[in-house]
Amino acid sequence: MRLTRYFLPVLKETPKEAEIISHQLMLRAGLIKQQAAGSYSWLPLGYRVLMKVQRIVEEEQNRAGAIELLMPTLQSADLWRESGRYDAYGKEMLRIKDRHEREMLYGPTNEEMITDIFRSYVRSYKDLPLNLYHVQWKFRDEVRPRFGAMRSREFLMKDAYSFDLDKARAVAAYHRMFVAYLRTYWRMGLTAIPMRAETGPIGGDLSHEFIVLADTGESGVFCHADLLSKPIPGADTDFRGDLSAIVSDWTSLYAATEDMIDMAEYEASVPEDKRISARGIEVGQTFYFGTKYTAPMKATVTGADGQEVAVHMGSYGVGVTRVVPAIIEAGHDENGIIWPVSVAPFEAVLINLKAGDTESDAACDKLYAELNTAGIDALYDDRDLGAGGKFATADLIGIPYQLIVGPRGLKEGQAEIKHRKTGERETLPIGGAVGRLKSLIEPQRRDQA
Ligand code: P5A
Repeated sequence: MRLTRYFLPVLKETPKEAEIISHQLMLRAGLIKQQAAGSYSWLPLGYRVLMKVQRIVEEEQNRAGAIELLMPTLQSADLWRESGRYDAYGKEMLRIKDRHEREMLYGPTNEEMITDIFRSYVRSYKDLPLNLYHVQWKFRDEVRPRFGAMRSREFLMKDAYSFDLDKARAVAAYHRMFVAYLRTYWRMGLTAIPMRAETGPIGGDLSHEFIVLADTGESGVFCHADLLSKPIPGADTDFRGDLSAIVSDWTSLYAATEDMIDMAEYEASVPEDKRISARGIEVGQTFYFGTKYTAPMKATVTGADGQEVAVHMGSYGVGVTRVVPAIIEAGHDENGIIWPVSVAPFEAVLINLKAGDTESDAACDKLYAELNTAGIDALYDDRDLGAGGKFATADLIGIPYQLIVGPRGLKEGQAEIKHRKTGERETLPIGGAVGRLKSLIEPQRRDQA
């Protein structure tokens, strides 16, 4: 993408309304624009990140055997009356009437609707297990939307729903999602720790919040320090097999949110020098709630013995839009964002220090073509602007590698690569630059690992 033909509205000043660094940087780097309280447009650069995050989520859901579909944002109130949640959900639910005075709502979650889909088609235990998911906008009329995409009213969620014959099988499905979540966040460069959590309006008695530690996080959390450095299950994990060993390995180290903390147990099981009491960002949550929806909504199957049984369900959410500010909270410095390669809007930015100069333009055009051929997501800063401004933009928007071409180096046939994260610089022959970038970038994509 040539910057002169792109839409990248970066701001010079830090907007006053933004209280935390990720919100400030998302506005300054032109990732989002506020449209109303808790409602944001995703501008082109932000949208690229969001789609890369969504793609990783989808790949790991698919790997774990979940099947993608798409349900509408608007739902009928009647469906929610069947489960009993229409009145229970309270003011967070945005209620709407259509022209026929029919009561509708903008979905805050989809347990009811997926249960309705399930009961319309599935009759036999032989059709189980089943796990269906979608990535769709949700609306929750939060009392205090704040921190930009972190706590908004309209937000993008991946929500998966598992259906199983009995509790033991449902817990196995829960474990499958648990392990998929470990892989999902790790691929985005996040360290997200599963912590015992309260279930709130979703229900059930088994739940984990996946938490990224950050001072600006809204949740208080307690955990064992070793959880921060545990190895993540590989792509060769057999998601059809028994994953309970991996889950027990993770859950044997104490981790809970402040709503669930048992201080006596925490202090008894975590040595003092390993205790972490901190703030965290909830980037996802998993639930097992048995027949809470299937019993009242009559979502039953015929078992092997011919008896009708209500199926056991779990649901599994990832805050797709929230993950983006969480990644920024975890990766930035005084100059701007530092994206991990796997979610970076562009993997490299080609900086032409003397745009308009025939030789510089020719060398950069050639490099840009090579970058595209090599399959590197590249932004080409071809603006007629001073070097300082170009470096400032590249740092602010956080592209992992800067390929810098200036007239002086060009005379020697050389270019420079700057690593955004470490500040490290390497000078190398122009002909080897794209190959070098490729070898730096490919292992960090984490798409094969
Ligand atoms: C699980 C999937 C559920 O709704 N039903 C379907 C279950 N869980 S949850 O924990 O309530 O939400 C899942 C994730 O969505 C993100 N999230 C938000 N992101 C931005 N702004 C909000 N207001 C917001 N509310 C929830 C969180 O990451 C949460 O873990």
